Amino acid sequence: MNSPRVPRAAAIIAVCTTLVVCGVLATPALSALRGGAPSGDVTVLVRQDVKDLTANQKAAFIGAILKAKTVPSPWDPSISYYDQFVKWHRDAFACDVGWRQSGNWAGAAHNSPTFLPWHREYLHKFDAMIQQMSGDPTMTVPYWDWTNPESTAAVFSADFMGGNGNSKQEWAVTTGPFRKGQWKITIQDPAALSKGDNPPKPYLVRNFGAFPAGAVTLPTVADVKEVLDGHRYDHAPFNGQSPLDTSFRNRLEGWREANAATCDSGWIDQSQAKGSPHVMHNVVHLYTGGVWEVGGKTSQGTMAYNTSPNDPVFFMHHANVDRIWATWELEGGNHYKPTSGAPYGYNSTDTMWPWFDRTINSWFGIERNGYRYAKLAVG
Ligand SMILES: [Cu+2]
Repeated sequence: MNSPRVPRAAAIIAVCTTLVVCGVLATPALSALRGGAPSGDVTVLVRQDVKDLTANQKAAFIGAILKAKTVPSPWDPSISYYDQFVKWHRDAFACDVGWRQSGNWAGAAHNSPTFLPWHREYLHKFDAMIQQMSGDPTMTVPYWDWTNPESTAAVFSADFMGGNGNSKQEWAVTTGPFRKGQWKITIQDPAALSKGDNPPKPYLVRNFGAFPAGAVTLPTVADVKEVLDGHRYDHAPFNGQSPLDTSFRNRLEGWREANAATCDSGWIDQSQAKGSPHVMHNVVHLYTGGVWEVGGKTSQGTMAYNTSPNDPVFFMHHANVDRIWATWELEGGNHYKPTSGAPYGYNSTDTMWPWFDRTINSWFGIERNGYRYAKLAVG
């Protein structure tokens, strides 16, 4: 965010500070990235690690988010611009925009090959929003490198996302700019109520690491390396059950021994076999929100619901997921599957729900989409 808007050639020179990065950029892979590339003058914004932001950059980013909560959405004036993102994310779990195969479901944005391009487009639209709110065309979402305790500490500091919830106040977040009383959650997750869980709260809730079967922990550098070792993008059946040795997407999304996803009261519900580990993208959601029991019923933190973007840390988490995908792309991994034969919205030349404005393959590669990461994920 707040990065200098530099021409592409200059950005490439600027990033050539290590042999590894220069080597990657020198390969033809970057210029040969496929799909309907946006043409013309590409300026490249730089997404930084939260730990490297200045106090001014942090304040400007928070200011943009708080403002987005007060102005109407350009798509639906009955909700705020910020809440539009929460609603898109929640509604992506609806069965009627999913893909059903032999009783198992892929969602429009999760348990699906679209998981990575959908969230890339989503973050791109989030960037457009914060740029508009701040009046700063160089602002872009920073990333939370959850493998690095320094980055985690910076994310959850009192001058940024605020910290863990307060155990004496049902794990409400009571520190930082999004604390209880300051940040109001209005778009809720009906799936939780249909399952008979405790109702979601109208404020941010975090219970770091809490999980009924034993605490969960953030992924490590070794976990990221293992994911980057996958050489194929995705594989049939293109959902939570895609085999891990042939689905980089599923390794990064984090399903392990997934059950067939079901459709309950109109919402896709995905679970894993009891006792299988929660990992990568999924475990970061669970770690941040937490899952625990109150009065014999399940309670969850904000990041564990389908409405997880209600916690602004969502966007920094997904910037890191996108960074891992970008690293994999630059290392020359094979591109998106399926290329054809799937229902509309899942093939590489289709557009995605709910925007239908750009093809999936136009999202391959980051620099041609106007941004890069200050540092790639460990490879
Ligand atoms: Cu998501």
